[in-house]
Amino acid sequence: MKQISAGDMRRMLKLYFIMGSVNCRLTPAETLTQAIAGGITIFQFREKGPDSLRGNAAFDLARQLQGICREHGIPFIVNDDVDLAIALDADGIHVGQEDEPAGSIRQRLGAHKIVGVSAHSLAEAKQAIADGADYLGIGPVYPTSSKDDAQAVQGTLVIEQLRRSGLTIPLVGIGGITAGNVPPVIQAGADGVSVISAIAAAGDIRAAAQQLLDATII
Ligand code: 3NM
Repeated sequence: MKQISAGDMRRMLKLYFIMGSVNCRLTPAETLTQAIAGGITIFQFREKGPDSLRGNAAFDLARQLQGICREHGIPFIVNDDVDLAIALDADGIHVGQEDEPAGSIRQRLGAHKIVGVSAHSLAEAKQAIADGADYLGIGPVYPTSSKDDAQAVQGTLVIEQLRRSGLTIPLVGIGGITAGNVPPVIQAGADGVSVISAIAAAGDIRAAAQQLLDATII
């Protein structure tokens, strides 16, 4: 099977929901089901932090959430854990700068699987593209309390720099994004937005996802 096209990737990235059990107010299954009803276009399982599930409990949750994604035709991406992505036959993986390069991950996963990389500067973005990433996550755009080791807030600067230097790779902005501050991220050149708390911690998850999706249309 072939590598995903940039056009398909761009459409998928419109509203990228990320979470693990520690981010959820409701059960993860209920949270994901409501987020899908609200219009998320791709999902990443990110089970991280001191209170996160480990071992079989994490595996079982991942499999449950993958099942919900499959029922609704939503791509299921695993954060960081290549072995988990392989064991589940996930649709793809998202990795950080400290992880294995995209190209060697793709060799282990299969050419058709989605490989996303976090980048925080033009240099990191160029390297990830050279390594064969399908998309980039650029952040933190705004202050976030969902990632302990987040880098300095950079607004939309890096996204603008990337587009100004002619890079066309599909990308999402991440970090502190809410329905109210989506437009500058899209105007800067992002194909979509990636959020944890704006959906997972919302009082009305479905409505929150709908509002975020609407806000990406400018
Ligand atoms: N990565 P929220 S910021 C997972 O800058 C993650 O690369 C980031 O959560 C980066 O939407 C972040 O609640 C947390 O701010 C995003």
